[in-house]
Amino acid sequence: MNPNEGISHHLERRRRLAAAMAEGVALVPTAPERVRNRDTHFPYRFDSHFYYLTGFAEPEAVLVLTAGGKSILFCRERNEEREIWEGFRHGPQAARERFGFDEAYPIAALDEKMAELLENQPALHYPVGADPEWDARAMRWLNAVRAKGRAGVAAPERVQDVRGLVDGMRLVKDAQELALMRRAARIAAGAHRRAMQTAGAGRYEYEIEAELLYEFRRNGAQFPAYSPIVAGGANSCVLHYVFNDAPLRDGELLLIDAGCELDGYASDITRTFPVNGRFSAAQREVYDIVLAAQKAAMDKVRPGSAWNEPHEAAVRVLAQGIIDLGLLQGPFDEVLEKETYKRFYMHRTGHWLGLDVHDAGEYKRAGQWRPLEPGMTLTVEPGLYIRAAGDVPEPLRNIGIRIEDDVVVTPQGCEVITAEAPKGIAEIEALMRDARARD
Ligand SMILES: [Mn+2]
Repeated sequence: MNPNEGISHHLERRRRLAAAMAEGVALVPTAPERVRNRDTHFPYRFDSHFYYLTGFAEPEAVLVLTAGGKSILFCRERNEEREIWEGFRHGPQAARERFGFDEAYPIAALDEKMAELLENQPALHYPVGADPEWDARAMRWLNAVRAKGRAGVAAPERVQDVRGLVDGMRLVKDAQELALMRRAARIAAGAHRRAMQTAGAGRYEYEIEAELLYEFRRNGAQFPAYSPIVAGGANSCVLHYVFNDAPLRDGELLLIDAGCELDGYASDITRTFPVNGRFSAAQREVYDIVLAAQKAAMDKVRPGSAWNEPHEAAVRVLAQGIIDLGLLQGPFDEVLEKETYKRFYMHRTGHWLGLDVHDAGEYKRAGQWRPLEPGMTLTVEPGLYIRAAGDVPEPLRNIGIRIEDDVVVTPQGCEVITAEAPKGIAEIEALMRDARARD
């Protein structure tokens, strides 16, 4: 086995970025540690762009890349005292070998080295405007180089945001990313199965949240990819509900939107099911519409489709369903044109998925929706949210349903990587019935 197997994808990404920037020097810092209160920190999460290019997970690290392809890491030094308190750090030498950098230096050497590296370079690429501290440092480096002007040294004339180039690369996933995303998807699907198996009247939303988190963590996922939404009854109509503190009631639905983060990569799944394990007639009617909308959207996920086509397909099915339910009067074309369906479906049908749950990458380019390409990864997540109101028939009130899967565009169409989370009515009811029979 090639000893550099684990890092070959990162080397290739750095090579591609160097080629894309054409000239100059790029700098990509990782994220700072953040204080939660007084002297305790939030769990550390690296910067996605930095991690994408390096695979290096420690804080206080910076990647510098020249257009010629030389990659340099700045990172924390070994420190026996700090390592007793906080654990292992690679230090520059081990990091260089393990992650395949050409050079590595202590992070404290960054200012001095940058003033040298930028000599006679036409451009500095960095995340412009992302962090005032880096903006100020970049200006100091540029001024330090300009100060050498009388010695015949030229300073960069161009400062460019490096994120645009990396965003474009991140949009199409490579084999290493897809393998991780399939694993993250599979863990999250298992968590949704567990939620279906353990939900029941009288339990609290947070108890089901705990089941999800347990399943994520025991399978190695480091974090939830975002705050899980565990929303029973009327809460299912609150799109970003995160209190998760209400009791579950017989006869109501439970909407769960939860995914995990595995080695930096997110999964993002929503399932909706009845607390008591049996869909009512009204719940079934609405569910079938959302499921049909998702299928219509998925049929449009294939190379060459414009980004918006899955959404438009979903909206057509949902709009007709809303009319069929008697929630809106037709005609159909008017519901679409005046967007009156937005009272019940107010969000879009998906987003890019990757290192960030709402991943990097443009949806439109030069005013045109982006065409889908193999390797792009997105969610497909139509829903209907019927809040209680005087003009809504009793049985439909407080029904909020969303069905969300993660898909990879393939040469033929798409691969649903979250398929292990059941979504057919019969499948869900059978899983819940079996779990109850075992208790
Ligand atoms: Mn989503």
